[in-house]
Amino acid sequence: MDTTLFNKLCNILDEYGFSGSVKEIKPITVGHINDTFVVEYISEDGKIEKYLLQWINHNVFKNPVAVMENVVGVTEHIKKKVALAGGDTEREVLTVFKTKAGENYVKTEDGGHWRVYNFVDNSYSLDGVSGKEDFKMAAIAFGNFQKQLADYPIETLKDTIPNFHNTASRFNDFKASLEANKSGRRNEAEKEIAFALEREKDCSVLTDLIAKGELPIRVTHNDTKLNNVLFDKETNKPLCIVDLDTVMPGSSLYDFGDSIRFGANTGAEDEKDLSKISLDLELFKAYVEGYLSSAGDSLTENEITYLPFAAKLLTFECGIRFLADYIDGDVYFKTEYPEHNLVRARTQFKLVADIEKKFSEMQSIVNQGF
Ligand code: GN1
Ligand code: MG
Repeated sequence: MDTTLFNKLCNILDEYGFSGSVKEIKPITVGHINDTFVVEYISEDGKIEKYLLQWINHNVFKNPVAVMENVVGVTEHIKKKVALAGGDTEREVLTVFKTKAGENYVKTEDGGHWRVYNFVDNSYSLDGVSGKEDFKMAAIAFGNFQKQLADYPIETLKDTIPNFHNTASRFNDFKASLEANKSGRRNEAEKEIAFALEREKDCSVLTDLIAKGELPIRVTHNDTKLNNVLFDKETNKPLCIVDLDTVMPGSSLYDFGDSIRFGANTGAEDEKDLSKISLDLELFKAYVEGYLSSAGDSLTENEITYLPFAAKLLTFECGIRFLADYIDGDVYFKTEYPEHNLVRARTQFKLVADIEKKFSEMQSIVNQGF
């Protein structure tokens, strides 16, 4: 890391009252949005203490202060639940550290907002499942997260990215990107664009149900990728849910659908070989079982009926977001090479096509599970 960045990070850390001195700062490449660093402090007696320092991407989160209000509210709420259940309040929920001035973040001169979380040691996250059991446990963990927040005062939550999972509105954004063709790369993606345009009618199914009052609004995570579950290294059981930036009012179907999109895919989100991409029905079944066992008794009939559709819709939505960003010129998601967003869009659409083929089998799995 260059000295200018290192000094900048040390200045931010100086706002906190951590004891000892900074030994090392390592960037970690998780997520497509924020910048994350693991900071090691060493005390005089040689004891190491680790922290997670993060820059909140304000191109994505236009109101980082509101994001922090949500995150602090939600983590404190869950902490009380963990304490009541006799759990470990240091490891089963994230902690946002306060600065010496009592703030939940540090604002830097360049307008950046930075926060520090505890580093949950002896834990790991998974970019892909190693078996059905992992995925079922992740489902239980997300189901519990939803339960822990069921009595959260939803009216106090800020809508930090309005219409985040409003697929109809995402589709309009996608069409506007096509029209503007800012990168000039639209013609590189004709096949993918045609695939997307054929599916416009799917986009408003869930939002229409919400508008009619036929789907409840709950406190949802909205980014339920498998790698947002931390597992305990010793027990290999889920410990806590991370990446709370998008906790907002939403539908439980968003969380279910996004979990399937990422975790039940037989390939990676950015796999170039499309023959490796498909929906693993066994994994789908494992997730449905885990999710219904933990959250099932609080779900309405529609929240269960639409589970397979949500898997398809959330995958499609992510696909049009990647594709729009490719056509916009890679301004939203971090990319490692010029076609990265196009590759990601292709995997999502391949998965959508496979879900369409397996749809009735997915419906039978849901019906059996309940
Ligand atoms: C982004 O940063 P990360 O990887 O947790 C995105 C999600 C997408 C995801 C796709 C705020 O999440 O909505 O589903 O990439 N987060 C935001 O991998 O846009
Ligand atoms: Mg995220």
